[in-house]
Amino acid sequence: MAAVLPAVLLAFAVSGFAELPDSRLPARFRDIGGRSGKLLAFVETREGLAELERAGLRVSIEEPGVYPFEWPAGWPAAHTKAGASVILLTPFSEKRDGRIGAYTMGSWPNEEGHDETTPAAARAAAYAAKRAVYALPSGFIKVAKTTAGTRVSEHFRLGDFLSKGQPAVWPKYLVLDLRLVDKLELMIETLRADGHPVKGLHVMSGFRTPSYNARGVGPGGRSAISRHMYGDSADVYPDDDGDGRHDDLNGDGCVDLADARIVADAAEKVEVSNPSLAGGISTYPATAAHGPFVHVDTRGTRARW
Ligand SMILES: [Ca+2]
Ligand SMILES: [Ca+2]
Repeated sequence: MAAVLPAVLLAFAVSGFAELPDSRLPARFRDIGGRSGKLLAFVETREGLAELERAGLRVSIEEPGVYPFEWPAGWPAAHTKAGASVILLTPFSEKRDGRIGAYTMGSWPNEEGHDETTPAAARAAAYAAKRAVYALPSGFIKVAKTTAGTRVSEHFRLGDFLSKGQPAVWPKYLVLDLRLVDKLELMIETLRADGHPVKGLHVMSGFRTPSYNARGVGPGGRSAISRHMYGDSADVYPDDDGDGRHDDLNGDGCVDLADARIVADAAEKVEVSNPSLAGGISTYPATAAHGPFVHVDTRGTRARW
C-alpha cells in the first residue's frame, strides 16, 4: 500500500527575512545545489535536523525516508530549487546481522564483527582502519518503490545509484554521497562545453552493498575495500542512443577507450576547477560483459590507476 508522503515544512521561527539567518545555518545547508548548482536533495541525520532546528528552522520529520521539501517563504530565489527533497537517514545501527529489515547489506571490511576471514578482507580492513575516508556510513537512505524516482539532482535519481541484486526486496537501502552526484553533474556540463552535447550519464554501478561487492572480489575483479561501498563512486558512460553501451563520442565509428577517455578528461577538468571533489578517475575497456566505462569517485584525494 503506497502511503501518501507528508509534505515537510521548514519555516523560519524568526520573523523577517531581511536578516535571513544564513550565517547561523550549517555550511552544508548554505551550500544548496552544490558546486554544480544542480543538486536537489539534502541528506541529513537526526542530529543534522536538530542542528537546523537550533538555527531557527522548524522540521516536521519523524521517520527516516525521503520527503518533498517546501522552501520557506522569503528564501532567496537564488537558493531555491523546484522539486527538492529532504532525506532523513536510517541510522547505521538499524543494520543487524547484516540486514535492515528484509534487505541484505552485509558488513564493511572495517566494521566490527566483519565475518570475512579471507586474506584479502583482512588486508582491506587493516588498510581502511587507518584512513578516515573509510569511516563507516552514518546511515542509509531508505528507498521505497515510490521514492526510487526521486531526483537527487537535475540528471540523477535515487534509483540510479541503488546496489544491484535483491530485485524484489523493498524498501532498499542506499549509501550516497551527494558530492559524487555534484561531480557527475559538472562532468555533464563540461562534456557539453567541450562539444559533446550528452543528455546525461548512465550509472552502470553506483552504491554496492558490502555483500554484493564481496561476490566480485578477486584478481582482476573488485577491490575488497571498493569505494562503491562508501557511496561516493560510480561507473558511468554516456548512452544517449540507449543501446546500453558507451556512445561513440569521437564519431570514429567504433566505441572504445578513446571515447571513455573523453569522459575521463571531463572529470579531470572538473577536479582542476573543484579540488574539493577530488578522487578517483579511471577508464575501463570493454569486456564480453560490458562496454567501456569510466569510474569516478570523490574520496577526497587524487587517485589514478
Ligand atoms: Ca550507447
Ligand atoms: Ca569512438
